[in-house]
Amino acid sequence: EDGYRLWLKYDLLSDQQSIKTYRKQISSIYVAGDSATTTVIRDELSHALSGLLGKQPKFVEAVGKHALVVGTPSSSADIRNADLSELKGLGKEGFVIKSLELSGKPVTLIAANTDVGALYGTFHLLRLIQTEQPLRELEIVEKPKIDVRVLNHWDDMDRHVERGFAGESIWDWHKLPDYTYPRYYDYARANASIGINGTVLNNVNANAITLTPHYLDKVEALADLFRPYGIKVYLSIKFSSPQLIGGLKTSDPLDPTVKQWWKDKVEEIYARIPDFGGFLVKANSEGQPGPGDFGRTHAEGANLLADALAPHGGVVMWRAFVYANEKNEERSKQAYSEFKPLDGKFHDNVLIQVKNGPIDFQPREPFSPLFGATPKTPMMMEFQITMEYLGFSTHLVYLGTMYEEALQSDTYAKGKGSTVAKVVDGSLFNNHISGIAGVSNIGTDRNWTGHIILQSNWYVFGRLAWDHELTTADIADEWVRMTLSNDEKVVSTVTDMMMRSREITVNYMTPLGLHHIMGVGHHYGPGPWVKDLGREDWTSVYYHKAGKDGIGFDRSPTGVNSVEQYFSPLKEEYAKAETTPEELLLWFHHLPWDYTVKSTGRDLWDELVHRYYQGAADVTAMHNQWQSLQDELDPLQYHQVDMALTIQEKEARWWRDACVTYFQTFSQRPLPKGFEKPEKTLKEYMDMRFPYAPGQG
Ligand code: BDP
Repeated sequence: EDGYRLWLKYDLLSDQQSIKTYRKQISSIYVAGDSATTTVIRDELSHALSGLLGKQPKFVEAVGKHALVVGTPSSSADIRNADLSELKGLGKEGFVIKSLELSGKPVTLIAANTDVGALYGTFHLLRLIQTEQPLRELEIVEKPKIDVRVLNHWDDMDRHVERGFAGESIWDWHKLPDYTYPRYYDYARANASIGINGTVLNNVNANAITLTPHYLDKVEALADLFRPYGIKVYLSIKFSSPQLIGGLKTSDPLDPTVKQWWKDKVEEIYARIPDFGGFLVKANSEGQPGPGDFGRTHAEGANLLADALAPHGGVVMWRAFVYANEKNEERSKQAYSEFKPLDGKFHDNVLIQVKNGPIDFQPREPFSPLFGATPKTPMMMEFQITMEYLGFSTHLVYLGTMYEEALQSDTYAKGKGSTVAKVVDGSLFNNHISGIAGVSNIGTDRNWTGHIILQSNWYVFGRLAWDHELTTADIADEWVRMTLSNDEKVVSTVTDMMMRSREITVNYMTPLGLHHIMGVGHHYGPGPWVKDLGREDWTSVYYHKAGKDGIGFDRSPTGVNSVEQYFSPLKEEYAKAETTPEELLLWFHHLPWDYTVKSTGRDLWDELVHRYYQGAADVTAMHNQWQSLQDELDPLQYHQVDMALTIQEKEARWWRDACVTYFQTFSQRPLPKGFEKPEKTLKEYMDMRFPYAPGQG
């Protein structure tokens, strides 16, 4: 098993009894309708069930006894006559799966209001079978909690993937539109199977050329291919496109010629792609052009595009990742300062896309205070699935727990229980649209993500985007069963590794709230010594502020006071070290080396060292856990992860030793007794260079 098939392996189930039961329960299949989507449904069922149950299922054209029936009230009179009241509230994407009598015959029914809803239901049913759940007395009613559920590909037109660690971009722009790969279809299947309904094809650091007719032909081909799977395409745009490819003298959002240019461009796109999703925009951020270049606000910029898209039903996802404001505030405060005052100024089809933390996809950050701060503006979550700051594609880190931590954080915006999830799904403020984005970790590697276990991050992103109330432990469980094995030892061992993996990584990289201390540029490996760059807030020393007096960033009221951006009681809690959660201690506070850490009674230096060593030791323990499964796993899957864990063990020790050696120059304290000495000198760590580390911008 080389990993290409992802969680859609559909190998023969090992339990003979279940196979027999399933075969009886699905003695024939009737998929009503004749759309491109119903063809996809039939193909998937045929492929999946012949694999799982070892026998090609029988497709029929009418409801039979013990049949699986799939359809909508408009594609099937039987379903129409069954008058399913549940369908009313399910919108275009929801579905029901029921065991019932249909036209007098006992069947398993997947019904939805649209064919795409039925496709989602089909994948749900297949998941039940893949994970060996009973199909008796089913009463499943599902609909997504969030409207726009998209992957963001940071893929360039030359197939380089920014922060991509799994090969090249899967989009072969050169050969499109005429040449397509099976991988495009398998990508669509994988996404549809977890409810992802959109894809932003190109990098947020966008190339204006994407909007020229030559490339729009290619975008159109992908849109046509993805449509049957319920996936819309979106594009990242460059704000200065009117000048770069339109021959205009300005891209000022208030200029009538600029407005007309975008209106025409959008019409041109919709003439080709009637269900085009819309635009994603990185503006006035890290050198990208934006409305600020013309003295205009983010709202004026976003509304320019929103107005062009509105007549066609498209949306603008405008990113809040900005940190160059005139007040020159501390970086973690800037997005809030910039966007909060604009609440109410954005047109209806604008979503603001906010990274989960206020700085930048660090192994741990508090949630961004923008969540909850803008009742009139939908805030979209942006998670990073690719692990730019968590070990690239060689470290085993299940991000589910990190996503869950962010989504379940309480903002207190409307009192207790105002979770980030409720802001994002629009329920807290009754927003009319909601969204969530994940920066993709896939590429041309045979196993898509460069590491088999990291496929689970794509998977968990989709599952949580559909329903953030699912627990990430349950999601890990189903993913392991589908991708690796239903064997109970495998399931319990691997889910245990996955569930602990992110905390382990935080420990060997950035314990106790440290952040942004990675290698410069490529972000590979430790670099706590990084200083003297173009901007202070690109350096590491700026973020950890280690000195003889202690370590950590004072963001309390005695420091830069970023805590003021949170609602009470968080702002009071974060204001004091004693009431700040330990995992965020050095994010919010600068503390002396002899500060006593409450949970362990150790002083800060000892605690920091303990955590670094614990993290590295836990990777070794994870590796042993994996090795205990050698006989239960597919040999190739086993071997790939085993090799990656060897790298992770080495790199965890490297992080530990480099950071401890460096911080020791400030603490001037010995390593606690019994800890092995770092392998190299600080100078040796500092002299390491990696000009060809992958994924760079
Ligand atoms: C940073 C990445 C950079 C991205 C940027 C972004 O290092 O490559 O362009 O985020 O999100 O984390 O725009």
